[in-house]
Amino acid sequence: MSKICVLGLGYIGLPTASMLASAGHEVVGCDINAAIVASINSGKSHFDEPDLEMLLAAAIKTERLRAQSTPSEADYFIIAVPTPFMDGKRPDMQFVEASARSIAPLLRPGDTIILESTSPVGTTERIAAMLAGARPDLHFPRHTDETSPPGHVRLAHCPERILPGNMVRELVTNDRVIGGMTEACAEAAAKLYATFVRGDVFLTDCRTAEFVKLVENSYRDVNIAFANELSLIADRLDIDIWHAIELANKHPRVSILSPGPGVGGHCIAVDPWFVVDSAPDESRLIRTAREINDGKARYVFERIAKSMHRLRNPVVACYGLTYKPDVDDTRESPALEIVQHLAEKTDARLLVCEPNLEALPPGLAATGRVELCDIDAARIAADIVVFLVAHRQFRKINPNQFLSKIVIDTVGLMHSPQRFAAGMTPSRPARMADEAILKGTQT
Ligand code: SAJ
Repeated sequence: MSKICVLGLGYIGLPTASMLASAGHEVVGCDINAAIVASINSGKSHFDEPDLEMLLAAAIKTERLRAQSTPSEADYFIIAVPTPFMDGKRPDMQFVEASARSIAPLLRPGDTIILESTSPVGTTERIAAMLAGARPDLHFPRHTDETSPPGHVRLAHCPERILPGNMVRELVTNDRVIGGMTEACAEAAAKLYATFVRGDVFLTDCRTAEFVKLVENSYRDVNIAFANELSLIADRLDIDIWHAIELANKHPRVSILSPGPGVGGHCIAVDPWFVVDSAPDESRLIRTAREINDGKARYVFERIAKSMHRLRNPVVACYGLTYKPDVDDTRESPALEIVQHLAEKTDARLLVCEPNLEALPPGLAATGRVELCDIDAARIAADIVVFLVAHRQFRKINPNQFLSKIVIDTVGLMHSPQRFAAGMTPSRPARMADEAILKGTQT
């Protein structure tokens, strides 16, 4: 069992620190936010995530995890701080750099530093060079090194891959990619992950691991952009996009994702820009996908604004504010952006139904224009109903209750396949005959 210092107790650092503590390690978690440190030391998470509260409470109770505002000496340092982008969509590495600076005085020969934060290609090497400058008394790996002799500090990138809403399970079950500055660096990091990961662990170099993480999120962004572009085309051609995608996905090699009001969250809406920034001329598809997904919220806003023209004193009910279903996170949320625009640019009375939030996000509350209400109150008062997030509470809604409303459904909640497919499904005997042909059993 090792002594571990986790820097950053946010969406990735906190589940990781709690999981490491539950695997028996002695873990110190650091965060610059004093309120977060206090909340964690009392066993309470500062965000909602299934099973995290239980894992954290156990880690605090057994005293295997404690939070503090500065780092301490450890065998392993895990950097899990945010990497947002600045104006001009350039990566903002200030938190990663500050974390590296904060651990420099604490490093001892043979320690291992693991960068989990999603980072542009070359970041792990830059941290190694920075630390080598700060601690000339220690040996750090260089990208030309074949190996790291015992006593050298080890550096690796092990990008996080967990899905908000399913983080605790995915921490254990997901495969991991570990990129070392040298093979010995990757192996040192892998030894730690082997204590709680049940998926496979693949070793590579740090540049490849950095790239792989960015590729994963860009892949998803490009595929969502395809679905969003289809939704715009279908609107123009007056076709039900949900029905069209459902039918296209019956092809054995087609699997189109779902359109929505845009792409939110702190990962997929951000990380592809790191690729564009490092290879602008070559990243044409990735850039276009980002632009399509970013443009979708504006398109939805304009559709709502247009539908108001016919009404006097319209009442608009918006269902959902978070960046995706069944989470309480509103970062980069397209739903929030749309409602914020409605509050700032229209005179409509605005009602918002968001079962995952107890209060409006501060920026929206500051407009003084939005009332938080429950599902039925919003429906009864509304002329225009806008579905922005497919929360589980909304998935139970009966579409017939909205027949007298103008409905703008960005997430397919009102789509009912039976209505469209009635009479189209092959009868049971016909299906059985098809299956028999496939199996070669028909005479
Ligand atoms: N979305 C759609 N249509 C879809 C799927 C998603 O519009 O068919 C939207 C969601 O509503 C949301 C956004 O995309 O606004 C992103 O949601 P998500 O569930 O696809 O992903 P995140 O951002 O919650 O988490 C992603 C994951 N990455 C991949 O699936 C490749 C997760 O595994 C990463 O760990 C995480 O980013 C991260 O931290 O990088």
